[in-house]
Amino acid sequence: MKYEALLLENKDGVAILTINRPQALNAINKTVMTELNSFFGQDYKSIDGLKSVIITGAGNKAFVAGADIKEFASLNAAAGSALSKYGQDTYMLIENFHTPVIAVVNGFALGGGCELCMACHMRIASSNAKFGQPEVNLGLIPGYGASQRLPQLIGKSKALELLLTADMISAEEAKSIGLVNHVVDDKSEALDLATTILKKISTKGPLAVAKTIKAVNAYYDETQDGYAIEHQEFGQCIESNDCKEGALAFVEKRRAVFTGN
Ligand code: DAK
Repeated sequence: MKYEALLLENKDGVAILTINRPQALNAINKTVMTELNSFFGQDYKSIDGLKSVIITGAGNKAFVAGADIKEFASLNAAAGSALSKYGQDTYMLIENFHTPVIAVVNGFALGGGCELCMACHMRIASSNAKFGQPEVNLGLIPGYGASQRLPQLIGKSKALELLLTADMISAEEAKSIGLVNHVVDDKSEALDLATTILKKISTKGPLAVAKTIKAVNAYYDETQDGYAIEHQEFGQCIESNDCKEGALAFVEKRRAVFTGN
């Protein structure tokens, strides 16, 4: 798919996806959501040597300031619910992606923007980042997963406080409650740190990385038995070429060369 609202750069196997609507503080409209869905559903397959993904927002003011308020004003219940489901499904593609996805949060991450960064596997914030779920200000509840992922990340009590007051919190406070992994000075440092973490992960067995993401996600999915997923995936890892190579490399005192098989 050719993108209108996303910029895509392949930096040595790290796909950097930038949501590019700075005039609207990168608010998520239908085009952004469709393009995210297309990238994580299929387009990633055409990226040369893809190892991981970074999602960020254009400019230095906003990651994503929410769903595009100007677009969702006149929806009926059925259309609203269908759009919400499409957004949830898109964010699940991100959460279940087989390689690590890091959000570089470079400013406002509100509503659907905070939900987007929560669907990523890790969050690195610049010091000017602000997080919040202001849906109740608009007479709404979250539509892209915050009622589920926020309690998973920060606990029920604090999640309800943020969801019901619509308060915005700073990057440092977000870190202190476990919403973000790291806070650094600015966007460029955040991109550097994300790249360093992803580079480190890219030296590990790709099969093991994908299966770790799958097993951890199973903990949060009440339709799955996480322990069963863990022992099944462990079994598949142990007979993989990656595992044989990892053990051999240890014995031969050299760095493992993994193939992802
Ligand atoms: N949507 C559309 N445009 C937005 C926007 C948004 N969420 N946020 C900002 N903009 C636009 C502003 O309208 C303004 O455009 P112009 O007036 O220049 O044309 C431009 O971006 C710059 O914004 P400001 O002039 O307001 O900038 P300030 O620095 O003064 O303020 C701010 C920054 C982030 C505090 C402020 O822009 C703000 O409060 N923005 C709205 C934040 C917000 O409430 N976001 C929505 C959260 S609720 C759904 C599924 C999910 C959702 C909804 C429906 N369905 C399935 C139907 C989720 C809802 C949410 O995300």
